[in-house]
Amino acid sequence: MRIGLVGKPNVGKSTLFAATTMAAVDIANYPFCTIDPNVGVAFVEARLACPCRDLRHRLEADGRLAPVSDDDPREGSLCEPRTGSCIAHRRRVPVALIDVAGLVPGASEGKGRGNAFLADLANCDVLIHVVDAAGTTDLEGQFHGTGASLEAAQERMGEEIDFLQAELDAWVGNLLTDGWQRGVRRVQAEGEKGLLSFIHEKLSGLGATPVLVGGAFAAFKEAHPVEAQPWDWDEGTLRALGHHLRTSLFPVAYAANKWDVAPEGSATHLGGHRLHPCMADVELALNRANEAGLIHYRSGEDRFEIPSPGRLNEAQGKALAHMASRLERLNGTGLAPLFDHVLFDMLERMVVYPVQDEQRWVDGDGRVLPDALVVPAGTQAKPLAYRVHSDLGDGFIRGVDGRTKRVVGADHVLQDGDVLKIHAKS
Ligand SMILES: Nc1nc2c(ncn2[C@@H]2O[C@H](COP(=O)(O)OP(=O)(O)OP(=O)(O)O)[C@@H](O)[C@H]2O)c(=O)[nH]1
Ligand SMILES: [Mg+2]
Repeated sequence: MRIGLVGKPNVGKSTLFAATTMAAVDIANYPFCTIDPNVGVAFVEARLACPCRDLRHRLEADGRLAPVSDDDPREGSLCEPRTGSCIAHRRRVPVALIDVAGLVPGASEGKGRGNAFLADLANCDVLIHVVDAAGTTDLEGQFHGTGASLEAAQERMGEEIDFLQAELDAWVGNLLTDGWQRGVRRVQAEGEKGLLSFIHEKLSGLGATPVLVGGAFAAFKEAHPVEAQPWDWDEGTLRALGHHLRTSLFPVAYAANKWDVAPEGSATHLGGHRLHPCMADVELALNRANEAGLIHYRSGEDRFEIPSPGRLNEAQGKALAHMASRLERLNGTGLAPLFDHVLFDMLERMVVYPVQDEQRWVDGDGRVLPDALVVPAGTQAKPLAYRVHSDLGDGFIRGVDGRTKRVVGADHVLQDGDVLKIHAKS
């Protein structure tokens, strides 16, 4: 699963990328700072507490473990994540993130980095469109001076949203209509089935699946009833089809970045879209200060602690005080709720924990709850086994629920936060 960051130049895509992956990337106050895409891993907090909380309760109740001490750096967490982390039973799971070059109007015709850039997005399951809530840059990312009025900032954001949708639609639409007439005539004998597999074939490079194409086509037909045969469809009809396919292939969440300098009274809805206010550079600065040991900050929180204020120089003290007031105003930097929404609401994922020992919740090496897998909600036991290893899927015999110890079959639907032992023929 992959999340793509898109938007016009100079809105803070790379800052957002760096803040969530802590990778070193180029950030600058001018357009087209990024040319080649940055790929990294961001960590998103699972919605439910890590099962190591239940494990701790059980061990404490049995008298096999002392209660958490005040100075425990893990704040009670017992698990040993292979990737990601867990503190205070707040488990963070990995998701791939890609930061691409800024998109300018005409990209689908090759302007800016054009189609090369769009191709960088091809494997994304969802996009985060970063928009400039401050309204201080134009569509090409050029700085236009501080102090935009509320109306001007909203109008610019509206333009950003419209143009980016149009570019994405044109990109997918061009792939769709290229060779359309000849193609659909070739499959005409197979009816709608042939049409759908023709569309699927055309867009398979963008990660289209038969299910996704089928769903988008049904939505298109409902919104846009047509009498004509597909080879006679006019441009408007094809464009409408392209739009439905694009929104299924690339659903978009909106990050209203630079909220710290947005005009007073900025709205969190615009043109029917929900905007997620955020401050990527505050998140980046806080994560860096945290890594340097100057503060204790955890992404998602609306405050941080300064363990030894005496260690700060005057500039650091001032900057941190400034950020503290920003954090308070927005109840955090806004990035944690944005990623939570994208992963769990839009992509409908959940987190499950496969283990080898259903009693102790460890793997073959005795590691406690090492894997937290991000899977679609409703995933069944056998497909999960395949996610762990193809041998486990092929040889699947049964599963055992780690909490209830109930035996479950191949089609058992897993719930968010489940712990599962899988028995398989070897
Ligand atoms: N005030 C404010 N500035 C920010 C914020 N996030 C990023 N910036 C600044 O915005 C400018 C552009 O940031 P980048 O991350 O390079 O933007 P980009 O979208 O990757 O730009 P391109 O790679 O050129 O497309 C930099 O000066 C950042 O410091 C924020 O939340 N608030
Ligand atoms: Mg960039």
